Amino acid sequence: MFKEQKVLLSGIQPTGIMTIGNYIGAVQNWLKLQDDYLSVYFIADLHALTIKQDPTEFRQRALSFYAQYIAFGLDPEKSILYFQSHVPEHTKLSWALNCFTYVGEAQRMTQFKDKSAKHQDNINMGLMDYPVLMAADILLYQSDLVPVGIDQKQHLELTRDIAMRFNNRFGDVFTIPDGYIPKNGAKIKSLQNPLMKMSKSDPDPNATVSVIEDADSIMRKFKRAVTDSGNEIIFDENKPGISNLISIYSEMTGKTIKETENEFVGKGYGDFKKAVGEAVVEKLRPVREEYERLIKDKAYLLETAKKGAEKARYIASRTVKKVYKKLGLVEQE
Ligand code: ATP
Ligand code: LTN
Repeated sequence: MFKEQKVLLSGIQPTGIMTIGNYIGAVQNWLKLQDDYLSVYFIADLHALTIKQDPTEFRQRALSFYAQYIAFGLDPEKSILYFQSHVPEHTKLSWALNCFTYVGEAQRMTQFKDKSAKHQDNINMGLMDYPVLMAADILLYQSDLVPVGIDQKQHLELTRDIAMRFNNRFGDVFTIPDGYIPKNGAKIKSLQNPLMKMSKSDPDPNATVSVIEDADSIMRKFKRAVTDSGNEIIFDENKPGISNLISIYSEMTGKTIKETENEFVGKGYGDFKKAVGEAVVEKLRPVREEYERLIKDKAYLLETAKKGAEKARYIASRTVKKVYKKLGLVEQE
């Protein structure tokens, strides 16, 4: 499909609290790349429905995530920022793509298996269909690049497979997207169990740090972070606790792992934990301040989201129209 600019697209589900894992693994790259692409960022609220949500909390949280997007520095004038549920083309395309995805493929997805194990009382169809909706999100905008953390790699590969399958049958309908996965920060670990990824729905508040958390609480959590035996600030795969803290420090300060190790020669875990906490507080201070301002202005957020959805629909509807035509559905006058 003809495009004037390369397209970048990504989203985050409004579940739990947005963490420094999400920031380092995904958002930081969004900010780095936003000016070089036509950038599309959405709140994946339909995806979040695959887990049981309290409607009142869910609505507030989705709006709060939207304010956090803007507070990060995503610019609603330059980029397209919207709620997935405001653009019905996502579900329209997703239905068509369902008919090009095999049940076996969906069942093999690691996230589906993990989430099914975690929510055994609610293994719903949406949970299995999750990656197909994600494929629709991506393919709707003819996206070239999708910046995500490593846990989403398998979903991206499925997206590419579905797109190629469709293109093989109907010609060049979809752009085949590439992932953009950071090397260092692709998987920030829980502060309480450094063998597990930091997950925004972790029920243990000490395991995660929110991007809009107050300074005292951030410092407290880093002080309590689980580390390994020993006391040297050296990145070592066999010492996941200290290595995770080194990754966080390096991402927050822009220093390399080596520079970080050199800076803390002769210092112990206690000093280092304090330094990591301070680096996180400083880096996120402007985000928190901007967020506090934005969240009070609901009218602005809703108006901006409306404009975002209009821009998104303009592009998305062209893809759906083309796909439905290729499939042989009767055109609407
Ligand atoms: P949940 O706990 O609700 O499943 P999550 O923390 O895994 O949520 P997602 O909404 O699934 O967050 O992910 C949003 C983005 O952040 C994705 O690009 C994902 O790859 C990235 N991401 C999530 N957790 C981490 C992490 N610990 N380290 C690096 N990137 C992450
Ligand atoms: N599954 C993603 C969120 C997501 C997404 C997308 C990311 C939904 N649709 C499209 C990139 C592109 C996750 O991070 N859990």
